[in-house]
Amino acid sequence: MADSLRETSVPGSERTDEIEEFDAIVIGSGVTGLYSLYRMRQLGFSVRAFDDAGGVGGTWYWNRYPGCRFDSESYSYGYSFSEELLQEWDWKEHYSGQPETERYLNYVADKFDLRRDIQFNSRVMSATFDEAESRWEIDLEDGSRARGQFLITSVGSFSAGYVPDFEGIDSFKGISCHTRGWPAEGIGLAGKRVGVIGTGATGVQLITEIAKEVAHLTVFQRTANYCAPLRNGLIDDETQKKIKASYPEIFRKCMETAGSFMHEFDKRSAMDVSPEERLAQYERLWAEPGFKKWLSNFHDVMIPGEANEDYAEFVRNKIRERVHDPVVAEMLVPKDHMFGSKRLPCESGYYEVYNQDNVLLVDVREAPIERITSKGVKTKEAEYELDVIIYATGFDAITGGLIKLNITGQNGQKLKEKFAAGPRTYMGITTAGFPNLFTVNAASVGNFVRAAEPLVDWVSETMSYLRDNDLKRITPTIEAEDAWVKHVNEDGANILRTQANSWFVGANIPGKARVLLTAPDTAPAMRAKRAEVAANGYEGFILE
Ligand code: NA7
Repeated sequence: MADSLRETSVPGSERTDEIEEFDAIVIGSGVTGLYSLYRMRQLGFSVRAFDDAGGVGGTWYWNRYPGCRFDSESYSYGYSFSEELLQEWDWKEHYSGQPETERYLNYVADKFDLRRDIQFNSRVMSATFDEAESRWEIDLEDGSRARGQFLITSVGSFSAGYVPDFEGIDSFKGISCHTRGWPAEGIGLAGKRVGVIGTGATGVQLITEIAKEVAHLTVFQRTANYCAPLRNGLIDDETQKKIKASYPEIFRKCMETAGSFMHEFDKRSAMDVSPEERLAQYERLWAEPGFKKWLSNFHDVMIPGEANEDYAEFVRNKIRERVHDPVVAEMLVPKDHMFGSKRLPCESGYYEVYNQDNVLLVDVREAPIERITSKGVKTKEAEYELDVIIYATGFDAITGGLIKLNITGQNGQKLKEKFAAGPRTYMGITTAGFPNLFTVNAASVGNFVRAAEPLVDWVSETMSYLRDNDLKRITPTIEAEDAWVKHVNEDGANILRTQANSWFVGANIPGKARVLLTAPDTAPAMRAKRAEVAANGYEGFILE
């Protein structure tokens, strides 16, 4: 198999005796890792971040595939902690592309001199809790080690790429690549016969972009998605000034909404207004950019039921309008899951791609992929000859990146085993038997930066509390954890995100337990819960 498809797992070759000591070890230097460094350093902790990447950015470092971009507004995604940064940085587009976002995160790293505390090209092979010393020890691929009182896993939600275990995958003679492993120098696709497997948020962005240059494109689709127009645009000078003047308002709005996006639901029910008024609102929002189409819509559009199905049919008809061949159009119309039960991709000309003569849509639900051959992809019905195969097949989301760290807690307990039937946490962020471990990557929901800042603030303040009170460690009680897991399962059962087979519930990974991987709560509810826990002397935790 090509190296880009599966990551090697080479155990530390030479162990050295020198161990560097820190207050906190941060794994990852993406959005959350960078802020963790900044905040913890500000509070006087010695901290070092380790990243297997060659630079900062996390998700925005690895996902260099053509078309990769935000679908939340750029200015709602930036850090809010520095007014100077907010005023200095000019977002070029309303929905920033990967190169600009990576540039932004590099700018932040430089401005706050964060690089001196980041060790790049350093993959963490394992992390083990030393009970006697009450410290975490990490082993790096090069054999070196480091120790810290606190371990913060800011490895992101999508750091473990997933490639299905197709038979014959190594036999393909052309180029193959998972979207997360896209080489920085790019892949020359012009004039090539390219196959893309997967039509999630990544596939939709990628397909739209590469259809402009490839000789022939074959898209292997298992599930049609509801996608909506992004309507991106450049930010002109006038708008730039307005944005910079309204950051407090933008962030205030974000902090009030369920997913920390800057759009508020219409409090009315779709079913309480006349069909004409309902349609007028659908149409008005459809013409607007970004997530407004559902997050500013009638609130019950995002709740399983009649309004949800009504809007789903509106979106299906929008798809039908754009695709010339009615047979292809029906293949692209989702009929097997509710609107919003899977992550909704935003697109910029995706459906029109299927009107091109050189694009073929293959339904691999009807005729599944049987194997990868030396020449291309063989389904139950035909073999498709290709020069390049792109796996836009997603991620072992939320827990995958965490499990890969080989974390061992008290009494030799492995996190991998503990999480075998789904994550067992207290508030998504801590887990019993793993003192001072903060799984920040598993606790973020919605707009990542907006969620990450308050989350990291809480962790940092908790660390300060321990330091100020001469305490060594914090661990949730089994009872608090059990109650949290029960809450996630029971309250999660009724929300849209658990109604389809997607990464939200781990259903995209064969053999992974099907449970909601994040909290079912809104972002304000999560912040309130954490604040209440802290105010009550860290209720649900054992402090030692
Ligand atoms: P997703 O949303 O998990 O999409 C993965 C796609 O790959 C999806 O269309 C899958 O079809 C398809 N897939 C996965 N395995 C197979 C096999 N064996 N055969 C055919 N097709 C397959 O990942 P993305 O990278 O698009 O997005 C992840 C998140 O990143 C996204 O939500 C954003 O928040 C950022 P399926 O739908 O399972 O039938």
